[in-house]
Amino acid sequence: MTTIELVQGDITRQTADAIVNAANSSLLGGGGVDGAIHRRGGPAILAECRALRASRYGKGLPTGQAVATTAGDLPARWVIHTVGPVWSRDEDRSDLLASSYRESLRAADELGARTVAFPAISTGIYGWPMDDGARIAVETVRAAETQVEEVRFVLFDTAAYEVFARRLEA
Ligand code: AR6
Repeated sequence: MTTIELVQGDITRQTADAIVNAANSSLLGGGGVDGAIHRRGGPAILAECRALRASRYGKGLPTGQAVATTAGDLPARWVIHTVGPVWSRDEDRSDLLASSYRESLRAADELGARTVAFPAISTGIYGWPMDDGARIAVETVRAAETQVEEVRFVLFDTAAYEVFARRLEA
């Protein structure tokens, strides 16, 4: 059984086996959580991301997939980078968002990570509505077959925390 916890705060401050990065397919950094993780985690993360681009992901990490690197100076062992979908009014991309959560947990299982902290993937720069993003996050983690013992959703502000709390109670 996986326990789900909610905390409000900055994911770069979380002590966990792995924290998940809402990255983009370049793996070379960006704004939001991605920017914060690279800033606080230091250059070792970017160095591994560059190596992954050169070896396995010449065309970039596809949307819905996940790959792990060191966590550098962060209080975690690994960063699992996943690329969530950009929200679209015209196309239902929910499966890709669910895939980001599922594939991140699969990467965590491969590493032997027991505690994993997630941000609300795609709900910032990628524009996904928070309520629907929270629904997909909670449903997907609840349904996942994983050895991860604790999933912690780390929500940046009170509003996001409350949306996740309502979804968790449902
Ligand atoms: N800790 C926890 N949550 C955070 C933090 C933080 N330090 N900073 C932001 N959030 P976003 P996306 C919340 O934009 O939507 C980047 O440029 C934020 O309030 O980080 O998946 C990448 O390189 C929001 O609820 O990720 C991609 O290009 C959630 O984290 C693109 O943004 C996700 O917001 C990915 O966009």
